[in-house]
Amino acid sequence: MHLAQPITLYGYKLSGHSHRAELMLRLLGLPFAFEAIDIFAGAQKTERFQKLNPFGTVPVIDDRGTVVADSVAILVYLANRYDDRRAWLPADPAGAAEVQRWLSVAQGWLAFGPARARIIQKFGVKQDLAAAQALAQRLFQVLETELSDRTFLVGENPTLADVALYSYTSVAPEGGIDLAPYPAIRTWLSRVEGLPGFEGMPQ
Ligand SMILES: N[C@@H](CCC(=O)N[C@@H](CS)C(=O)NCC(=O)O)C(=O)O
Repeated sequence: MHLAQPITLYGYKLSGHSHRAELMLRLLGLPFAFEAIDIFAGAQKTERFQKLNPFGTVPVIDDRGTVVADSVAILVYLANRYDDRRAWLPADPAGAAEVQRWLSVAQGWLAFGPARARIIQKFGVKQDLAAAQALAQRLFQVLETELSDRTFLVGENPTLADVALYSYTSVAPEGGIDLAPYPAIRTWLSRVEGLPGFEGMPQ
């Protein structure tokens, strides 16, 4: 799709929340300008940024005046705005609910499990590593079972569910969680990595 003025993504390259928004832009083939917000230098606390998101977190997008904060809100916005085929966010009530279920998992189990374990282990944030790792293992046991009989999280085709879950699952080893015991998860990660436009998280 051609946009006269690209979407601006305010993000931080090492953030999985930010990566999932960036990944969606890439998978939809949308041009965007990336504006780095250095969250470890406090750039999310400036008045300018907090006008975009008073919660002071990345990612945020500005689509030519439409400002959307929160990674999963961004996924939903982009799918509704730019995916005319309704492939990424099904229109039927059951399909939409299936996708929403995983978006909730992304903002719950995934955030408090693998994402938190990573921020503790990789960035030295002081929180309970064992508790985060235990949540991660529980989540990955469920994911492993669910992925054992399907190609993507909601059936045979990729949806927002896969985009929302991919980023922090792919870097879970950085939080001390080995993915070796989860072959179905590793196969699914590779499938997402094979989608046209895919670009991974920097190490
Ligand atoms: N619910 C938000 C959470 C985003 C989030 O926690 N972002 C982190 C980076 S991974 C952040 O900006 N942290 C800065 C801070 O809390 O000061 C979303 O999904 O976008």
